[in-house]
Amino acid sequence: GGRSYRHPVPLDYTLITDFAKLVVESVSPTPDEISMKQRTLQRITEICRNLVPGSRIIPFGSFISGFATKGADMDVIFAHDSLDPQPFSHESNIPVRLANEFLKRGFEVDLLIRTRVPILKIKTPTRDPESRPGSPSAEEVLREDLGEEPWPENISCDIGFKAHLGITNSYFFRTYSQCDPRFREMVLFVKQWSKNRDLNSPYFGTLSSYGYVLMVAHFLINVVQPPILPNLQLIPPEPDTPESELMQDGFNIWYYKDIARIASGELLPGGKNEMGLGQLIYEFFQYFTTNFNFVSEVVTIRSRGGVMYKQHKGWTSARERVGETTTYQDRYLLALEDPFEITHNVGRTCGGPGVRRIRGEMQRAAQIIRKISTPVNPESPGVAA
Ligand code: 3AT
Ligand code: MG
Repeated sequence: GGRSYRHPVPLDYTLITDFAKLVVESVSPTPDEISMKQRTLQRITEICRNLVPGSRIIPFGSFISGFATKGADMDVIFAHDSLDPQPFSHESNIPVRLANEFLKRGFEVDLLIRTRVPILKIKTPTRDPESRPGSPSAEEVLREDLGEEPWPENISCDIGFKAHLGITNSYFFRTYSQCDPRFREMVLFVKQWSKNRDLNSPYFGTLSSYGYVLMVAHFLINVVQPPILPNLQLIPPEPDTPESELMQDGFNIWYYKDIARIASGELLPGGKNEMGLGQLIYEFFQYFTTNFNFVSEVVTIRSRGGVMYKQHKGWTSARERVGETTTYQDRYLLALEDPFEITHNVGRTCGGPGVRRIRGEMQRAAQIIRKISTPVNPESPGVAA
């Protein structure tokens, strides 16, 4: 059965729904921003291709999943099938040469090389506010030499140099968000809430945006009744397709991708769920503060029911894992299993204080919604308080 939480008194969610829609609209990128980023991506691809013939730029992250907020960075992978066996070696150092290509166009450039695989962070040139009209800015002089059109300002892009499951999970959540618009709306609202309440800093003991995406997905697949999203990893493949296992990096990355059939609703036998955004947000916070057991349970959106026990996964005590360049602290205080890399706890960044603050803030959010959503009964004044 479901793990739905229902409030005993029917609440009126009009206010919170209206508020949430306003928040979602105000954080959503405009169509102009999206097409400008698309164009920027094309131009970055061209620069890479001119440097390394046959190379490609593969976008992933929120730009692909659809969970981007206004001004969000873009995440891409530089990929190439060149014969060069050591693309990052001293002689053919592609990241450094690429960094120089952007530097000479006036980009801000930061090349991180202490990471396992280099990461190149670039940001489009900023117009010089000091420059007087008529006199060309440094950026314009640079650009003139290259004969290129101006770049849109303030677009940041992280370029990675090794393909990974982040690409797969971005497309996976893009498919999910095409199933029902409420998924994206809830993600954007929860993401914004987590930023406002300072709960979105994986480097400082709380959860990444991706972690909140997993929580919202679990809620819409396994908790709310009838479910709003089917479990795309459990739908059997069509009879004429080869198999339900597709491996990448040793993990099964198969999931159902026929969006037309998913959107038709025929894969959700429970009927259509008509709940508004406000009620969903309230029940989301209620579920995670009163139903979900942070101590013993694991969110696992790939599995039937969506919950496993830490005991079963062996996710019990913290341990150190020695990586190639750093040691990771694997913690299981908040356990969110990655849908593909099932040995990876996306919540491992959360320490004890972080988990307590997230839960406390969820409680506070639910209380506020209850307060503004309780209908005032004129016949029994004071009851609502
Ligand atoms: P922003 O719009 O940048 O806040 P995002 O979804 O782009 O959100 P990131 O830039 O942090 O998130 O990460 C880029 C992608 O990498 C998103 C997701 O597909 C993948 N990813 C991020 N964190 C994890 C993680 N802990 N485990 C697995 N995949 C992850
Ligand atoms: Mg991103």
